[in-house]
Amino acid sequence: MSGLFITLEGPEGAGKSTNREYLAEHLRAAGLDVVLTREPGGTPLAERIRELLLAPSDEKMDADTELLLVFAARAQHLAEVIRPALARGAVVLCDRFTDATYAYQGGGRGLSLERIAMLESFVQGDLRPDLTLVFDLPVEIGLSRAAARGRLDRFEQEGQAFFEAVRQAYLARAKAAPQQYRLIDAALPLAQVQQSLGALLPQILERCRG
Ligand code: T5A
Repeated sequence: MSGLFITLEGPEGAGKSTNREYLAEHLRAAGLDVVLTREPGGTPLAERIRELLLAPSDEKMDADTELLLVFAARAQHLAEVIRPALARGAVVLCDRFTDATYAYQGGGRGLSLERIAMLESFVQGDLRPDLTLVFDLPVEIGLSRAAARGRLDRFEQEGQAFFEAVRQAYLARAKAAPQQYRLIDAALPLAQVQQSLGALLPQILERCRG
């Protein structure tokens, strides 16, 4: 058996976590085994790496260190959670995955996409998401939603130009492979965003059963 690997992507405050719950509820109601997880994180060790990545610090983290930490957490997450779940036929709904690396470390930090691709192959082999939902919204709206939650993490302290580059990187990836990506207008009120997701559910269910 082989499950279905769905990732939810987008800039800060796009509503990935909120909508991941919504999707999970509907897929479970259809009788599917659904695993909810996130990156960086998803296992105790990977969550410890997440803390290193998100905690503001006086010592500036080198961009290569950041890249390697992201992939170190991913290796653990794949081994402990994602691969076993897919092997038993579950649907994995993952809040961020390697598209976030291309967007944040590639677009935001300006690291070479070739090096990211090299690490992607090293850590993941051939494994890629079956479907990626990109929640897109103007940077100011996402940042104001994130700010409303209080203290900003290390990434959220970046400026507008960083997040514009992140957004453009996501849009470019979605445009380059329309068979894998679905773009969702995340600036709309939540009820409308969930209507768009609801419209995608029949094809997701079909792929889960296919
Ligand atoms: N990172 C991650 C990398 O740099 N490289 C990588 O490879 C990976 C995997 C992780 C950070 O790590 C970086 C990127 C990130 O900066 P995170 O906490 O997982 O951090 O990611 P965030 O985007 O910061 O998570 P957020 O919680 O901010 O965003 P979500 O999950 O997209 O948004 P959500 O659902 O929590 O919603 C935010 C708020 O907006 C409201 C919600 O109620 C909530 O209050 N909201 C809406 N309000 C109005 N209208 C809507 N449509 C709304 N949808 C949600």
